[in-house]
Amino acid sequence: TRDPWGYGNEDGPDAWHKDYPIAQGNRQSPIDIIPEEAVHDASLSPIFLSYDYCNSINIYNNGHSVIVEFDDTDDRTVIRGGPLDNAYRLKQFHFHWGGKGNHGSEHTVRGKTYASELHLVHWNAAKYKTFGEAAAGPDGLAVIAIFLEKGDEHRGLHKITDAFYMVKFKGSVADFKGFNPKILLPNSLVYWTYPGSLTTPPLHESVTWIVLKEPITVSEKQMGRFRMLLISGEEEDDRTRMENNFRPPQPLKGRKVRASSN
Ligand code: B30
Ligand code: ZN
Repeated sequence: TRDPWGYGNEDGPDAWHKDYPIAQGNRQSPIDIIPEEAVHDASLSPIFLSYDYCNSINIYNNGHSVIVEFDDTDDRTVIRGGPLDNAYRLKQFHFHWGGKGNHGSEHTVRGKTYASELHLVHWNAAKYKTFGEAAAGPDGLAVIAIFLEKGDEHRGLHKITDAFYMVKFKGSVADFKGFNPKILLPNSLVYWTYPGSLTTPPLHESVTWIVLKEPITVSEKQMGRFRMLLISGEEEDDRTRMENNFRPPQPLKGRKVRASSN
């Protein structure tokens, strides 16, 4: 029942390459974004989200993060525009976070880290038959990353943290219907984009990253709720908290980060 990877001393990001050699590949994520080095691309259109009819299904703990899943059987909930050639369907969102302080994001901005990072994971259903296929294709996924900065509490996050008691243990799933992630977006959708990978094994190099510049805020108390989740199942003795589930920045290896103008 134990995954071969995690975020501990023995099985953490520095060890992932042993089972997943692509960890040392040419388009790995996350990265440190240096705004001055991003190329302003006037041809990059704004990112367009069709989330109006968006409906969540459930919330679950997979031992690595807490994940909210969506119905992705049609093109009702998609993103388009920006660097994308066609519509990408929302499959799930999840978070990465730290143990304390302002660590926990995966992407960093000129070395600055945030308390947490939200990933809205979309797949290219115009080109691939299943999410699994898309997750392994070079243009299969588009992930919107949103930074969570410590500050005022976030009203939209309460609905999620209030459900955590049902998914405290690895493998637990609970109904989570009718949640629209629109409520988690910052005011501005100005973004950086670059070609990268999944930030967890299998680390497939399949992701067009869209990192929003404007963070949303989260209170210390709300972050505390995240840290009460556990990485083990209910029947296991281990009571390790789910925290510091982030991969540090990876080498850019000649990639260009592009910046949208609005
Ligand atoms: S992240 O946003 O980069 N943190 C996955 C999605 C997003 C991120 C990380 C991982 C993900 O879907 N992982 C599972 C991928 N696979 C498992 C697998 O072993 O090989 C499930 C799948 O297809 O459906 Cu590929
Ligand atoms: Zn993620």
